Amino acid sequence: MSDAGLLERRRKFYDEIAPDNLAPLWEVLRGLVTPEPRPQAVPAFWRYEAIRPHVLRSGELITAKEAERRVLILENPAYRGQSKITNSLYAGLQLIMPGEVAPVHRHAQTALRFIVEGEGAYTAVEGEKTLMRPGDFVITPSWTWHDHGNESDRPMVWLDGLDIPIVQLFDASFAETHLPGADAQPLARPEGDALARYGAGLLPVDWHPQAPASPVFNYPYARTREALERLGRSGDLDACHGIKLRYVNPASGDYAMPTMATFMQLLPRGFRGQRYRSTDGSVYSVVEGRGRTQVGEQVFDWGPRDLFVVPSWYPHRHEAAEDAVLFSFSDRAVQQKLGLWREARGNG
Ligand code: GTQ
Repeated sequence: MSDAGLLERRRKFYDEIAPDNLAPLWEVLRGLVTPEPRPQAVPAFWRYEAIRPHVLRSGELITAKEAERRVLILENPAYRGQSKITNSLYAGLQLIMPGEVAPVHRHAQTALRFIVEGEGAYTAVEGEKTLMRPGDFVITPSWTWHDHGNESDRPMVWLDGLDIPIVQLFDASFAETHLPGADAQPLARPEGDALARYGAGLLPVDWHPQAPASPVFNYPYARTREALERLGRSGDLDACHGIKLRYVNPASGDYAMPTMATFMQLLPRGFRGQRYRSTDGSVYSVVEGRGRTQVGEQVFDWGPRDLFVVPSWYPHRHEAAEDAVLFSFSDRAVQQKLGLWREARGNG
């Protein structure tokens, strides 16, 4: 029989089985089980000065209260309309104007905040408030009550990172708003309690963790910066990452959150990193300094507050013209638990 005849018989067969919700694997296998990652996500860059006016304008069009969370989503150009920056991660810029409150709620999704602009707004998590400053890393673990407010006299903007697409993958979303009438949750402990209790290299003697997320919920930049500074002086640099630290849950040594891994790295002035890739696509927020990152064929020239995304398995390399500090987050925490995570250095 001719090839054309066979192909025609196959097509007819596919049509016959379709009503029974059946499909031939051999037509799709190569696209499903690929020899290496083929992310749909593409590298993308947001210059903060260019998008800041849009963020502030959102503040003229809707209140934080009406929006519940007034956020401009950072959408990957390959995922427009899907509210994600990589296949597994959501990111956005949240704005709170002076005097505003983003009302209390809780959800199955885990959130991280990385403070980009402003000082003195707060997030309250499970009865404790924390004031936020640029470079602070704050977590709101799954199913914890949280509200945000700005008691300062300036706008406050932070990067939100959530595991929304991961929770979507499992169809495991739950959410609740607090009882009507209360925008803010009642406070049960003074500011700084969690950091003193769990984040000073000590733990309460009879305390045992009840949740997988870190009991510390604000990792202040001042401490992180000092650690990087000291390690930078010792000059022991990783050829790809400079000095790169991961945020940890002090009770377990695991990442601060079970689904999202977070990192802070220092690239000393003149650093020229080697090529690197890993299976976790990463979202970067520049804290200090200027430099450039080559991702695939593209080059992102970055400065303070700029944001960019490096999709899974894209070769990339960082260079720094000045001492630079980069925050990043990814789904590495999940991939490692599932035994999926891989990395390659140089030309691997
Ligand atoms: O602050 O709780 O960017 O629920 C998206 C969903 C922030 C939040 C977002 C959320 C939040």
